[in-house]
Amino acid sequence: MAEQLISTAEHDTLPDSYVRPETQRPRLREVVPDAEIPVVDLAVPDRAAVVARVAEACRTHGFFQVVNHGVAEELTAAMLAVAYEFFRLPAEEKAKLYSDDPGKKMRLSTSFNVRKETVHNWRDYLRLHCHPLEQYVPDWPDNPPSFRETVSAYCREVRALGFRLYGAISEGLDLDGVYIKETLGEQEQHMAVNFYPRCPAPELTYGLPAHTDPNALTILLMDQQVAGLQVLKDGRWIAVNPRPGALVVNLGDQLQALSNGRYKSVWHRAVVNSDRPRMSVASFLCPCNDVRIGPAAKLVTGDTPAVYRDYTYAEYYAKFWSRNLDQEHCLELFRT
Ligand SMILES: O=C(O)CCC(=O)C(=O)O
Repeated sequence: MAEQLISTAEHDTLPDSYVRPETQRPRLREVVPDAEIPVVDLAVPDRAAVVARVAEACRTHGFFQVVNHGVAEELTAAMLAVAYEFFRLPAEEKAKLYSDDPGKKMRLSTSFNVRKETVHNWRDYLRLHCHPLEQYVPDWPDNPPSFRETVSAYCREVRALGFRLYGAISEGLDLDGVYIKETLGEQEQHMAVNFYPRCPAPELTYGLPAHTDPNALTILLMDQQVAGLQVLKDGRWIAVNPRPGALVVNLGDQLQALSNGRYKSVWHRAVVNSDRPRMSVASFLCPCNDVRIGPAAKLVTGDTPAVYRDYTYAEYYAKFWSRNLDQEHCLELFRT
């Protein structure tokens, strides 16, 4: 029901349905506030150095930030601005777009999976399918008036960046540069425009609880003013603070499988705060539904046997959405 959207009103108290049990709370005081997240400068002319840096970040963090990534700063600023404008639309306008059906290719929704979860999350989100654009854009919101044009332009640029990163990630695994792109087939691209309103009790709830991403690669455009993303590293949550001009990249479960576990799809979460709302725009590159995924043959040896069985992405995705977000790593269910 559209009344469940939290971006339509100010909230003085946190409703009970958002309060996590004591043992599941974010314990914000224990978060490492200033850890180093690897930064990769894509403009460095030494290709081998870029590949090595990406490979190291994938091994050690599963997360990195890219700068000089080719997506124009005016475009990222316009994307965030139109996202804020969208969430400021009147409640009646937003209600028309509401759905809690995860199968829908365009929907405004809330929390994560309201049909299944027992505790809600302090997030509203607009979920869009983005490729091919000409197929999906006609169903996207047409208010704010610049929405379709700005978001389409951003999607195109981010897709190109994703494919560039696939090249470096493939080479870092000693695979042919086109391996990942070709293996994953004609890829879908989805977007989650995440809006986290000011929250009256950030210690008691999440914007998004700990999860790994079910897709192949995620490129995250973060609010430049407000932090909220945290990544699990060596058993501790570390904050990923906004860095001017950077996009945050993380590997999804499919690249963990394809790399035969060398690279990790790591746990991350979004926390909320009581001072300011926060926006993030996640772009997900997803394998073609019927493509078979499993460890790359070159990475399976006598010493490093296949860790995961082959499966189709459709099978994986259905499994992912049938569970709670913060259950065990979904890839564990696909071990050999
Ligand atoms: O808002 C964030 O920083 C994280 C978003 C995220 O993890 C997601 O959309 O899957």
